[in-house]
Amino acid sequence: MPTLFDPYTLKDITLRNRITVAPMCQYMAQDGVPNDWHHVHYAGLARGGSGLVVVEATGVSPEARITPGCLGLWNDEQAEAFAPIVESIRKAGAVPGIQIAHAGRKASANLPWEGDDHIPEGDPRGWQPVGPSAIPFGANLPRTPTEMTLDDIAKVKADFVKAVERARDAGFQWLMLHFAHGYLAQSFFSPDANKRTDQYGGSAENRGRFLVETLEAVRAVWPENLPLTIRFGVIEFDGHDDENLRDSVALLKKLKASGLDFLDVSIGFCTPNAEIPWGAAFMAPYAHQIKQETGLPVSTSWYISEGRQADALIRTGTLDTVSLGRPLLADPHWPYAAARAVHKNQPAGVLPPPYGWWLNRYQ
Ligand code: 8CM
Repeated sequence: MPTLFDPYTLKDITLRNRITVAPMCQYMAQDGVPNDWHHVHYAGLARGGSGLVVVEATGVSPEARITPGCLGLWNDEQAEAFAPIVESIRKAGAVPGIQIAHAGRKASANLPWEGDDHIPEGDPRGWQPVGPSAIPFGANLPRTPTEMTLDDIAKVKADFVKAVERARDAGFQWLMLHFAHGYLAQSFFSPDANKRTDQYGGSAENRGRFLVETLEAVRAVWPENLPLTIRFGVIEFDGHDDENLRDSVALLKKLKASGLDFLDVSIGFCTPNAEIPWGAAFMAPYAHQIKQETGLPVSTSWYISEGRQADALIRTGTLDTVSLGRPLLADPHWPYAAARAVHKNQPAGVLPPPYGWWLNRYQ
């Protein structure tokens, strides 16, 4: 079995190691355009030694953003501003990835540190959220979304395609569709959020239709030699775990047949009433189960924070890559300390040459 510091190859892309940066919203954009904050942040994460840097949830339209501070890829100005960030990530030795997203009924929220709740209806900073049905998430996100028409669904799929074309042309090499966390795609799959009676609602097959069609539409424009991945909540922890997992596996098999290459296993977050069993690497067993049942290579995040722990998840074959969020914000150079913990000496080629040389020099 490989270690955390062995390269990982998927399609034509090779990551220098199996540490990947989870997409983490910065809420620092204006009109969806990336700026110096994003450049320094993402280039810094790449320089820190991770193999893959996935840029945060990036909206396919203005209404697709979670907050007014979220990134977007619906116009050329945004695409042009991404290009130098992509280049910096590559020059620092990491593969540039991006998460393409639609927030659905969770859209039009205040920045987390300014309330983390829906912007009130009528406030010019916000907009009307949409969803599969006119059912609110609840809790801090109480706004009732407008139920999408079939035309709305077709428009959002087309928006995904256009955003992915822009991501491709900006130089991204790893695509992650945001099918998780209660945002639009995940809410289509949820029997609680989706009460439609047309071909997009009802059976698990119908509730999965938006996800399958979106992935298929995107696959047609995303290069065949580059990884097409999703982040998807395979379980809600809402008391229906077995049913959740069974439906998720059936959907994932269909997505795999439609061109899905890799899966980041996460949580549904479609209800505020979930009882999530937070604990060290608690999603890893679910990720492994999904890997075995679907044959898809997998990653997961959530409470993976130690180098040896991450390495063990790779060495045991539990995961193909490890996705880290907060540990990499706290220390973008986390991979260096992890390499020392796992290997004593920094393995050649893992780190940017100046850092690798210095760190190995005097021991
Ligand atoms: C914010 C907080 C916690 C999360 C999140 C976000 C934003 C986007 C997302 O997940 O996908 O889990």
